[in-house]
Amino acid sequence: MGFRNLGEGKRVEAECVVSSAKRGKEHTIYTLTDGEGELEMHSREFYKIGDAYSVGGTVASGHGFFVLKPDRMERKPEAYLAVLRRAEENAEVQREKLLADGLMEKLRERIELAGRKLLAARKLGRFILLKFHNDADGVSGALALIQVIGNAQTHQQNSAVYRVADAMRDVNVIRYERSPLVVIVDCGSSGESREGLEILKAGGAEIMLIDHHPPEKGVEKFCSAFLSPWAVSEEEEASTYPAGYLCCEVARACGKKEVEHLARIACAGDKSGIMPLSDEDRERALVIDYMATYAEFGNRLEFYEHAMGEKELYASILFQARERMERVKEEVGRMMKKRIEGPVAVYTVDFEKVNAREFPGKGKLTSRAFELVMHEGAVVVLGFWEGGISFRLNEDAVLRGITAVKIIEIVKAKMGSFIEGGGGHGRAASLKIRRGYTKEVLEEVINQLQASQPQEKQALQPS
Ligand SMILES: [Mn+2]
Repeated sequence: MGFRNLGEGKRVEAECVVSSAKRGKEHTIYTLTDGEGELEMHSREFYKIGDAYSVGGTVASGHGFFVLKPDRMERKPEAYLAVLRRAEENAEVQREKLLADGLMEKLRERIELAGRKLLAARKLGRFILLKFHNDADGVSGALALIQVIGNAQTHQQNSAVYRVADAMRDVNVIRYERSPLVVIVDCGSSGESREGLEILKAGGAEIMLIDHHPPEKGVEKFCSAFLSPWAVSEEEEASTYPAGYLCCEVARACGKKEVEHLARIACAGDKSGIMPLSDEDRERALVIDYMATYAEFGNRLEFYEHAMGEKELYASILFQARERMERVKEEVGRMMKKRIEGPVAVYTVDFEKVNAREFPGKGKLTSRAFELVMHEGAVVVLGFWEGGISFRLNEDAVLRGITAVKIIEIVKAKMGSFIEGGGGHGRAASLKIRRGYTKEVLEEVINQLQASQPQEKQALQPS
């Protein structure tokens, strides 16, 4: 007999988890859950939150609610997982109208699965480590999820790759936790993250990945929840549903309605057109991006919440970020060089010659350059610096068969020993290059872009 259909004097036998404890004057008030229902228990004994027990007793009436009078309470760690799974099945998610259309309806089941897992985790007081990418998308996603899970350890991840080093650190964080859940937002899907994820899982974590970067095929198998638009689409448009937006849909399914503004910040940060955006959304995204660029690894989420709420601090950061952006934009425009005329035009910008400090980062700098030419037919913009190249392509370029990931794959295959890493979206990606070899790799990228030029006219000629 579980915790459902209770009545005074009724006998209860159940496997349950202690989900909360409140110190009263004479005893502690515990809440027990068996994954279906909850029941209060008053006791002078100490029971640890999150521990699983086999319990027997009778139901008494408290002040208008039921209380368990136990005659038997035995620790039973092996019952934990079954209670957790039941709690996930029974968690109530809501069928909200999704904020964006397109392929989203196909993701509904994955959204609900993520939502049920988070609700159950909260109910059982489960340990959650929330990792978020260091930009407006990652941060707003984490801010949405925290509304659902309440308490969690939050760590900023200053890389789109979930590296082995990250896994080592995280395994250390979770090693004493029972059934830890690690939620990764806006990073970790690439092939280069695979090893890290494998180690994290082997280290005892259940992994929830919420991301919109093109994933490597093998990555999903390390995750018990994999919320990615790429799971239901192979088209480039999958990238336009930012991770932060996906998190907001999860939060809404969990009954948190006040997250729409966070979805819009995520879209503004990642330049996504799936939702209508206001100037304020763009401002907020800029402020978070600026802060995230300067924040150290492992920075906590509260930092962002705080700054968004402090008028003076917010205004000051906004002013600085804007000024920096304006200055950089002018400079970048002057430094752009056209390397290939077309049909798909290719521009380069040497960031070693641009006077920018940490902000905006190299990716954002490339975006600025890209914005100056993105309406001029099919274009590719390559920002480069000692140690890296950042790619931006417009839709016309992709329609003509060129994507950043394809070019990166070819160049990696040819010059693998010069390249330390790379990947991203079809229209925005980057390469990490061994020091001293950037110029060589850049020339190879340009050669490959030349070789990939569409041969439309020739195709029309009789052979
Ligand atoms: Mn993103």
